[in-house]
Amino acid sequence: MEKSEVAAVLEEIADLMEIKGDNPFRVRSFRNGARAVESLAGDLVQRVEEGKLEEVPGIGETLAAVITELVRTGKSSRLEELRRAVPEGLRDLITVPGLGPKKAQAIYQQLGLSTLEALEQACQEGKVAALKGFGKRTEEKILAGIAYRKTVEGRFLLAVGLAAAVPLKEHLKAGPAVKRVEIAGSLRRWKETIKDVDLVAAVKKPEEAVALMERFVRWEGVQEVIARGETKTSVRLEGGLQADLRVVAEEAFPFALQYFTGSKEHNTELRGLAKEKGLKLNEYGLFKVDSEERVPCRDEAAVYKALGLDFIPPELREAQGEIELARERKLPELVEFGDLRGVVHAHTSASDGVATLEEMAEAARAMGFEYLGITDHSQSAGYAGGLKEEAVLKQHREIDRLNARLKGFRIFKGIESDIRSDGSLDYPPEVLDRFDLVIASIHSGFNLPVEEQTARVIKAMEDPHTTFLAHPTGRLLLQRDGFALHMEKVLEAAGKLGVAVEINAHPLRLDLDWRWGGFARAHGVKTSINPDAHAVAGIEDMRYGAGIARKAGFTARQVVNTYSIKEFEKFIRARRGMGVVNGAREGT
Ligand code: DGT
Ligand code: CA
Ligand code: ZN
Repeated sequence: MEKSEVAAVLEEIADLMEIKGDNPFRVRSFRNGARAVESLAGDLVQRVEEGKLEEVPGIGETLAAVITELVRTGKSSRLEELRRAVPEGLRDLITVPGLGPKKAQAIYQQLGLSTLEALEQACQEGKVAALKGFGKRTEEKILAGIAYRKTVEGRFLLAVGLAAAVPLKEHLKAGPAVKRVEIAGSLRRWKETIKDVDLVAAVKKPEEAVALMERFVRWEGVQEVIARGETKTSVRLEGGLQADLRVVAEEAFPFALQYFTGSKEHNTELRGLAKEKGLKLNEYGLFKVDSEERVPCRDEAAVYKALGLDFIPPELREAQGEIELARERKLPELVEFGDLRGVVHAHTSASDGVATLEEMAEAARAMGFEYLGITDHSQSAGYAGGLKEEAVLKQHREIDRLNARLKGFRIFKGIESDIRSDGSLDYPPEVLDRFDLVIASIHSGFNLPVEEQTARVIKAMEDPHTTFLAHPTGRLLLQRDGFALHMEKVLEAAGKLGVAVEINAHPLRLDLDWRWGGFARAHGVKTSINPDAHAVAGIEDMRYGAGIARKAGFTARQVVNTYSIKEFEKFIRARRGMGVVNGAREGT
């Protein structure tokens, strides 16, 4: 069982306990436990087997027992008991964003509703707004939540897709007679969420396709075979994700891979372009229309070349103008994970992380990084153990000690400062002065009207202490949309002010959304690929961020954590000199 699955079970237990009116402290202990598991470094199963679960902050005896049962049996008797005690309809209601356990229960009891359809209708008829403690705004929020649920129905996180698809691909590759296997579809394009896994493979002889399909359905992660054929087989993997394998002849492989990578819109444009050139493109090949003669291509790059285009990296294939750029030979040279030299935005056990400062630094260094911007939460973040002034000073002394010891590596003194409701940062200026860098971040007041929210964010960026803007929309993929924000205005301001807008690399965030990449780059906005790591393992998430930065079209020079220590220092210092409010100062 994955950590995220264990965490989800603990969350569900907390929800159901809350519905049943259980002690709020016990409910909270399950929620904290879920977070602790999710951000746990190292192997969960191993920790269970070694009986070391209770050493984890936030996991006590009760939780350890639940987690141990889950890891050993894949089940939780406590959850099953709660599920029996709480009606299914009610359980479904609490999954609507904007509808917590308490409100769900009120609706269930007072209106007798137990399906989302009935709830939607009741909202449309104004019946929910009329309930005590609800009102028009809550009703609108519930409707938006139901609409959101519909848009994410059946989709999975990119990280979940990769975790399932990469080992499956390796399994297929290791088979006899298989010539090529690649992941295609939205996963190859690094979409932030995916519907299914598309795999394309090539064999030499048709009978080898049958053997490959057999190997596919026998993969240990396959739960159910949905459809089985000679050219296409579909299975359901553990966790519910569907995977399709298409097997083609070797000479058709580049065309099939290109076709099934998509996007559909990109392919439509590409076919139009082929037509203009008297060619026909489909998943089987490229043909001259007049003679039906094949245009042989040995790989995807050759397909694009035959159409007069530079090779378009899969991440860019979203019909966002990339074909035009490829024709003009103006595609950006995309940043790569290997270009990254520093880690910015990481938490320690001083706030809500699970590793010590030293452990985080050692881990970043061991991964080949040259610097680490440590950014625990700021003082008003009570929800996350935010650092009071004294704790800041203590951490800074520790950073000085570590920097003296760690050769060829540098820890920057940073903070993830909450943006307060009035747009100010979370410490007085003399404390802010002590940091090398500040990540400004919204963690509360999600419901402000869009104008106010925009002004709040821009005000925070105008403070010369602010170096980075964190996860600009606060969205959690598949769980909730971000808050309302005029992103154009925010990005324009960031470009003018020299504030880097992070691409938060946590698989649930991937925020800044890649769709803003073109706009951001046109306005001179720099980004930073930030893991928002709460544990050593979280640093690895930078891989997802790198994929999203590529998808957003960023080059290495537009990503500040590709800089050397010297360049990075220059960037953060220059930024200090660029603020515009209260006492903008010279860079030091
Ligand atoms: P997803 O699965 O919703 O995350 O997104 P995709 O892009 O992986 O979509 P999917 O799995 O339906 O199809 C994979 C690729 O196959 C798609 O990007 C382009 C190609 N494709 C599928 N159906 C069609 C179609 O009807 N027309 C065209 N032109 N291409 C298609
Ligand atoms: Ca797909
Ligand atoms: Zn953070």
